[in-house]
Amino acid sequence: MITINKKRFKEHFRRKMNNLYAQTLEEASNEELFNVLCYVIKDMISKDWEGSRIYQEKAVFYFSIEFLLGRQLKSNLLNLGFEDTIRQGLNELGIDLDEIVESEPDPALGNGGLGRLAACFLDSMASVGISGHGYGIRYKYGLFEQKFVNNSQVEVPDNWLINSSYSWETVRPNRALLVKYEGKINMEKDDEDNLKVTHKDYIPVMAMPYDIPIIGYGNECINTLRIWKSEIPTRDFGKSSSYAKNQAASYEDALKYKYYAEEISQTLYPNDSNYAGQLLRLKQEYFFVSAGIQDIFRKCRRYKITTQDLPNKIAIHINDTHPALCIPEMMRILLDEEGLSWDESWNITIKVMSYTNHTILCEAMERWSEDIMKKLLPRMYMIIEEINKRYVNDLRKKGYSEEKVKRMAIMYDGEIRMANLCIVSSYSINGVAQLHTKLLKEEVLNDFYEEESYKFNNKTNGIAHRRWLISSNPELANLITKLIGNKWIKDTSHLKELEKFVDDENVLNRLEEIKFNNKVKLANYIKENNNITIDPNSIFDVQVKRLHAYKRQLMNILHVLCLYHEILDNVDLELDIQPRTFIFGAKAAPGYYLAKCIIKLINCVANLVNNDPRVKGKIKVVFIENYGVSLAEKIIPAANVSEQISTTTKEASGTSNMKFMMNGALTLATLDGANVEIYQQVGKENMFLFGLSAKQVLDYNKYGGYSSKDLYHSNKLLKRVVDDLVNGFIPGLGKEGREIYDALITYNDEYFVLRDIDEYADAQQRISNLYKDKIKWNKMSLINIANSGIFSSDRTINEYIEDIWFKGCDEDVQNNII
Ligand code: NTF
Repeated sequence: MITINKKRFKEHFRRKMNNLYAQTLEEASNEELFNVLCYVIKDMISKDWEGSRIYQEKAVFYFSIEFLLGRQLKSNLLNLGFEDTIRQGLNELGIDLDEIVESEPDPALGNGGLGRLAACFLDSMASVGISGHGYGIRYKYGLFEQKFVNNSQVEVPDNWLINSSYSWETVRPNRALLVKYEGKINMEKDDEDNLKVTHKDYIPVMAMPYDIPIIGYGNECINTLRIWKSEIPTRDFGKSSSYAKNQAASYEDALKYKYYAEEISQTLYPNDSNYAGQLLRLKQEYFFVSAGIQDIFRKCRRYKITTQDLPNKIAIHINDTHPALCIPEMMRILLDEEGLSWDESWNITIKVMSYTNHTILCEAMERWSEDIMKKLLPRMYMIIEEINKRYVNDLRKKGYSEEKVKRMAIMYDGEIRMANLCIVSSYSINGVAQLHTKLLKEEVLNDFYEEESYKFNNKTNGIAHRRWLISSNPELANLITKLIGNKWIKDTSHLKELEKFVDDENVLNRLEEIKFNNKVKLANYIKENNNITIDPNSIFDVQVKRLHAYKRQLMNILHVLCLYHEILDNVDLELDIQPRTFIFGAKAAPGYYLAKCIIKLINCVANLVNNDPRVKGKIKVVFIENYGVSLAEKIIPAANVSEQISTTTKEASGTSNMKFMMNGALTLATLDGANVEIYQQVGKENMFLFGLSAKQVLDYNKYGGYSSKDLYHSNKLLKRVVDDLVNGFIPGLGKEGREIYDALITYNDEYFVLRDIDEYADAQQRISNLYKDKIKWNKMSLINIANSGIFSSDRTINEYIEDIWFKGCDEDVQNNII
């Protein structure tokens, strides 16, 4: 166990300040204090972080193109159990820990749910104590910073690496690896008739590993997130490459080459649930995959693990299709470097790989052009082609129609379908919530499910409750511990014991008081940053997530407009409306025009409503700029209402829904994604459900029958707010209003906003009514907290361990090896 002693900590801290900056504590900036604290903690954990644990047991490698870590300091202190001692120690040195916490850069190396899930999984893998490590990319620029200029989103580069470094990381130049692009593949038989494959004239890029420690809660487990930076090879590497000698002949070429290499880990693609298909993205995908797989083989060689034994010693997880090239890259090493036959290599590969699908949205499915793949990654192309050939032959042998073979093929019509590659080559395929997995099985991947049903399974997402409750809502966490003891911290199923207090008015009042305190803190933040005054006594109704048409922020803001009209219509009557603050936070992908129009709409409506004296503060709208992990930690504990209003079938799981629930917000939701499981936990009497069912949405999509125009013409109130978009009612809204109008009316409202909005408004009315009954509201809130234990990512990770990673592949998979 790593221990801490206050006196020694203080000495260590002073010494480190001197070593690093040759200055006194008094001279240091908050950033410098953060760096020093970070290095002191790294010194303390270094013994446990030697990595020696790897291969004493099976190791899991989680490949993800995004890890949305958020700040690490508080979470690390919590997991180490050091927070109190360090807070006191710093205090005695005249330093405030909370200020240091706020000066840590927030690494935004992800877009949204997918990347944040990967970060929660790292925390949980370490906390349940397995050897589970991440591989990703060390983007120089994370997700852009969002600013509003004239109500529109403007993107500013996120230069998060202050002075090009990040204090939690350790760079390991001696473990750098070479990734090869382009060039030609040469196949020759050697004297013993063995096929020898060589890659000639390739462009070498060096992958430099940066390791970030991932500290488990209350155990000695410290895993590693290894993220790679792309560089031109250093001299030693250069020697091995003909490229440096032949290609980079002129200074200009040398500069081009430098750009080629460095560009790869320069920027995170800012698209969420949308596939853009750029060449650079494919370079990024191969970059971290090739480095990671080579790294795994290097470790295996060091620990003398035979290739045959690989499936017993390692599990490789492919987080969505972005790391799908893990499959051909592993095949390449087994075939070309280890000298195994195709069958031997394949049998090993498919017993190692497992894959998670995170979306059924068609526009998010990765398909790479065969031509691009052939040119950029010729060896990958050859191997994928061979996998496809064998698979398609196999399907034909089974007598399937050509139509079906076409649908299932990995390569078709000049494109490589990455999901199909993953499905064919993995022993496990999982969706991220019950409904999502059901849709994969019955709709989107039905052909594959019929073929190999044993591969499919569900793993409902989860959240790191340590970050999202204990760290971000300490008052609530303390209350829980006071009531039921601290067992829930290791095992969240104990939260259920809170139900005992459902009729205890003292507890309910305390719950309300804690929520109120969190609301005051958020109100202060909003005052300082947005210069808007909000009333902590109003209902805080929150929708924070990426901006996407299917998530229907539009429905939310149109409903606000409805309320606004209602107030104006009854201006003399002093309507008895429960005061509401509608809080939004959302970034739009820079190229997603409709999403940006919706941002502008929300901002314009906010200005209109907030500045109209007739509203008398009954409703306020706040759009918080630059939503991200650090802001989420402030917003979620302060929410009364959690808006989870996606078009049913479209949100694979959602994870903010779980965070809100665990912090006592009541969920306003469609039965989509993991909302279904929230409903299973608390029942419809403890949340606010509305909207089309999955079946209704699927039927509309299959058979038609929905006309938004008809609705618009038949419903006066609805027509009024839709017309507001184009008739000048909303100052500042220009052509964006027309764009939204067209999406709703001209293009028949793909996401059923107008179809669901009436029921949504009813649900909102129920919320207003209920909020008046404080006791009832607080009871529901308590029941939600008590039943949120199942959404800890520790539960999810334990399921991955038991059903996938440690179980290994089924006999069925083994029997079906081609
Ligand atoms: C997202 N998928 C889904 O849209 C969310 O519903 C889900 O909670 C998270 O994944 C995590 O599983 C994506 O971001 C992507 F890229 F797959 F579209």
